[in-house]
Amino acid sequence: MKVTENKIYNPEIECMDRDELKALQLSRLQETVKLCYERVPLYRQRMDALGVKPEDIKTLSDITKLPFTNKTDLRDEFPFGLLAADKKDIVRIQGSSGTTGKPIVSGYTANDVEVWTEMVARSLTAAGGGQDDIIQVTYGYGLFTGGLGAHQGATRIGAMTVPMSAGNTQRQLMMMHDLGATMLCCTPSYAIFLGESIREMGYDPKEFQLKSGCFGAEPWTEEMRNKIEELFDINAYNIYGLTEIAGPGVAYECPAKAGMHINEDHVIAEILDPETDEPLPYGARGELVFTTITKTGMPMIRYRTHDLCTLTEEKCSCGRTHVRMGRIMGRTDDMLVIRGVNVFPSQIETVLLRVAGVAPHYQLIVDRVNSTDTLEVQVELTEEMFSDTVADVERIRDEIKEGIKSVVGIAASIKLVPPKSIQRSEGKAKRTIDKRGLTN
Ligand code: DLL
Repeated sequence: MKVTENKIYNPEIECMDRDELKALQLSRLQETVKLCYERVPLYRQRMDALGVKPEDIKTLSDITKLPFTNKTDLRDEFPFGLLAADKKDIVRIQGSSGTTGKPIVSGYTANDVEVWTEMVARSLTAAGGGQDDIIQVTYGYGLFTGGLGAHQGATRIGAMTVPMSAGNTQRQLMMMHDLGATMLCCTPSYAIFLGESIREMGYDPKEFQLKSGCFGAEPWTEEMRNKIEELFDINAYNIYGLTEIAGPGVAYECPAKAGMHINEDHVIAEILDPETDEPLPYGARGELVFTTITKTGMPMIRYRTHDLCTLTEEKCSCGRTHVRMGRIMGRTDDMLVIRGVNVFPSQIETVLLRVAGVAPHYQLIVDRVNSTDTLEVQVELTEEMFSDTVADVERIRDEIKEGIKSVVGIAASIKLVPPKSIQRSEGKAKRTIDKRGLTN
């Protein structure tokens, strides 16, 4: 595997003295809070309720005086209620799936697209990217931020950008091979699938030019990194982001592969105890909370990501000074990320409960088989249906499968089980069994 050269896209910012960086963060935070207070009714109401005024933000630690923002706020204010800019100044909408099937959307001004592009440019450069590269973008293009986000960053660094979007393994490999792609951007699980398909599709791995890749959008482990690096003989880098903040590039790995540098000139990261909402020190595992400090379209104040990780301020060998976040260890809510798609148990429940003949008792079994996420939906048949014909049972299975495919967008295997066979709970029902063991 080739060693990645330690290239830095914006050394002035990425290697900034931490005191200077903090001063920059404070002035940007103050501007953002003022903007939100003046332009977004929800922020003003919440700040008024807490008795906080923009002038009260005098130091960075005053951020804890500010109210939190949650995914439910984006749903309640859907689509434009949280805009701080005039609608005419929004140049892009991106989104991700939500519980009701309605996406959560975020509006970006030209400034926000620029900020995001710079963040991805930094990420790709950190992974060794530059003008001489051919970058295959295999994240989905559309409302999902992966495709367009990686595309913008790849174009910005002057690479030859190949907008493949997701899927069609054969074509992905053909293009990768024929164009001589040097970098790949996709979900880690799809990277493994692609890697495993190289030989199956009759290619010789030595004929590929790939040297590195930026993988993210779903949780993955060091074991998966090793597997991807082995399959392609490349360096595999982690990249993190979320639609509400900016899409991919909010944080990215450098050649040290020791956590992801958070673009702290654009966001302030906090780690909180998800139970008490109290700030935790660096090194402690907690919920990641972001405040954007340069966004003008839909700025986010203390946005609860529900992602669990640690932060470190320790010096990194690459020379960058920005705080690093560790791998995402899990989420505080019930959202599952299956093959890069956000899946809420409630979406599946909606499908199940529309089908006659099934009881409202189900369980989702998520696993990782041959490095690909699988979802099995176990659902009980009603007593009547249980004694019915095989044809009827088959019909139910198909109906559920199709329903999940259309509402959630992923294929699931359906296991119809006898009445009363799924364990009942006296408290909260345990709907999900995640066997992927993403703990490191
Ligand atoms: O997944 C943005 C993205 C695209 C990141 C491509 C990286 C690469 P959303 O669809 O809004 O945005 O989903 C955001 O995905 O809160 C995490 O739970 C999860 N996630 C994203 N990146 C990582 C990662 C994009 N590197 C949600 N590791 C986040 C673990 C990740 N989880």
